[in-house]
Amino acid sequence: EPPLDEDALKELIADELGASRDRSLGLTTDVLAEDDLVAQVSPLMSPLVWDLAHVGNYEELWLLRAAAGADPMRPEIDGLYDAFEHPRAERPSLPLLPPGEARAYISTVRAKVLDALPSVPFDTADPLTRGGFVYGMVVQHEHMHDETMLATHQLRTGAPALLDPPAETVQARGARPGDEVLIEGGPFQMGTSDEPWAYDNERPVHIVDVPSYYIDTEPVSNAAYTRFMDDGGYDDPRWWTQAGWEWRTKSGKRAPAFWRREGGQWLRRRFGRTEPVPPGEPVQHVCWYEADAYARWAGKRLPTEAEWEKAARWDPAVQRSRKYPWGEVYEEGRANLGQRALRPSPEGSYASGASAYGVRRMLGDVWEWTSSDFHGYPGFRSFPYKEYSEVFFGPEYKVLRGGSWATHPLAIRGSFRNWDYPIRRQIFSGFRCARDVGTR
Ligand code: AVJ
Ligand code: FE
Repeated sequence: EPPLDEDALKELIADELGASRDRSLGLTTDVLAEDDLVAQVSPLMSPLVWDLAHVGNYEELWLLRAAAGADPMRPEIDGLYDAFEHPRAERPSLPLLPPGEARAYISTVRAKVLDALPSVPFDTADPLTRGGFVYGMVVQHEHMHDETMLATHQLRTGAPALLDPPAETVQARGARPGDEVLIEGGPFQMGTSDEPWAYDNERPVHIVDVPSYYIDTEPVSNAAYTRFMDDGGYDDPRWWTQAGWEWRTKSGKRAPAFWRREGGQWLRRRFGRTEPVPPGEPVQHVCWYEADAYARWAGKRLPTEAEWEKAARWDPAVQRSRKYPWGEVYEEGRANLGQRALRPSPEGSYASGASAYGVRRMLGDVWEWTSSDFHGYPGFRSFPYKEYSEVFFGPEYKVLRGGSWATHPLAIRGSFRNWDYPIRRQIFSGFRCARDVGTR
């Protein structure tokens, strides 16, 4: 693809800012009443009205103050929307902007951003604005919060909000591939140095030599996960790490979040409606401890982050890593991304999204837990701020890869890294397994 010229890139940015805003409003003020927007459905989540104003405040900080040199619009509210000043649990007790004011504030910010855009140079030595980086950061940020807002919707009880589009998941369904594929040992390029909108934690590109391993061609399904449950997986400490068993016994959990047993079958609540658990869909809303225990029960293990990325991106024929499993260019219909469905797709879907190794559904459907802790790559430099990723490096966070059905295509690529605590399950998380060669 030839690089876009600056005017075309700015047009694309303006369109994408608009699209992310439509999405945010479609999850908040367009679909819920004031009470529902200010309510907190779980201490794990912010009131939706916090997310809404926060995305606008972040946009003001980065696109008006940092990129365009503007003065603060409402310095008195900055602290309210600083994620580090106030943990999620305490956000409902803050004097937040009410929904109408929040919406007015973020649309004023947006109008000023679009006014300033033509005069912010992209062809510059300043890495913040070069190639439009900071605009890409803000577009991705809003989409990430939209996904977080969907997790809040999933936790809501009472009448469901009308979220469109209607669920439609079956695309390009083909024969199921074999259960796993061998990834030959050898070096591959992990991370990126030339992806313009990549985050600091994806950089720089570096060579990792990965010994041969097998990896599942599809995420673990509800049917497979139910076999683990039926086999007493939740009651057998052999499958769990010590910390995992502690979580299991203290929490009392014996099934993925939102599941419930009734009349001899498993049901799950999905955006306010209850339905039988669909056997072919990837298991969703499991924590790292559950994923890790399942893998051990199955005689396998979780893939490392490097194993996940090599299976998703490396093209052994040309010895290069791809941006997406299927190639360099995003194409609709190759992955279940972008909230087009409100659920993951069944086994056999999206054959056209397979990687060079034939591994499927690496992007979209469910975030996939890896065995890896979140760390910076060799040569990591925090940019443009430590609080995006550097402050989270360490053993307490596990890396997730690949995005979910709720992730926007602009906020995912083969090198993208997400992270969370190993106990978290309100996110759209699942997993696939890997194993060493010669283990069966
Ligand atoms: C990358 C998803 C872990 O939601 O906490 C949002 C993204 N950073 N606002 C998060 C983020 C700042 C972040 N994750
Ligand atoms: Fe944020």
